[in-house]
Amino acid sequence: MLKAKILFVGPCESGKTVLANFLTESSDITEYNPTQGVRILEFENPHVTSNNKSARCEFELWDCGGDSKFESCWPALMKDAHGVVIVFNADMPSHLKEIEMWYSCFVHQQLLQDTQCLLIAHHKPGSGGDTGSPSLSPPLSKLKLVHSNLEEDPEEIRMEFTKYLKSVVNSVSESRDREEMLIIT
Ligand SMILES: Nc1nc2c(ncn2[C@@H]2O[C@H](COP(=O)(O)OP(=O)(O)O)[C@@H](O)[C@H]2O)c(=O)[nH]1
Ligand SMILES: [Mg+2]
Repeated sequence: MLKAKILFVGPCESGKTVLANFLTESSDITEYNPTQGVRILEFENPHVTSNNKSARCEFELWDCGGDSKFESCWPALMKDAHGVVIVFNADMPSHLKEIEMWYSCFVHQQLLQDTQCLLIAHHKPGSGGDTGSPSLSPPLSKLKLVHSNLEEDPEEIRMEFTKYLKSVVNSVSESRDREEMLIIT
């Protein structure tokens, strides 16, 4: 069975924990592990299977603490991650700056592909609503950006997250196939 590790990172109070709970609750939460600076949610998504359609995939969603006092744990969080989701509040100018750091540490320096990264502009209720897309500069502007608004359109982010999980699974199974080819050739 294929297992994928997905990190939720980003500034404090941006909605990572709320979103992580929402997105994993649809399927079975088999385990809940509170640890220092991170919470690990295990889940499956019935819509996401590995390349040979029938095989199940298991996901670990690592809901990481946004506080930089946990910086010493970051290498352990990043280790063997297959995907990084950066959650931020598009109405906060400081977040736009901060997510560049999260991208640099967790995606760029870890040599992950941009397709393994997803930006979520999370809209908390009463935060002014849709103000259009935030103006991001490269390299962030190349990444897939989705909006989440759990009060107004919760299914939208569920669907986008499923799409993202599929793309992560594809890249994991492709790299696994390549490794297998290297061994047998
Ligand atoms: N009702 C509601 N509250 C939210 C939502 N997103 C964030 N919040 C509030 O914002 C606070 C911070 O969110 P949290 O997910 O803990 O942020 P984190 O630090 O990024 O994990 C929470 O205590 C919630 O009360 C949302 O979609 N709906
Ligand atoms: Mg949190």
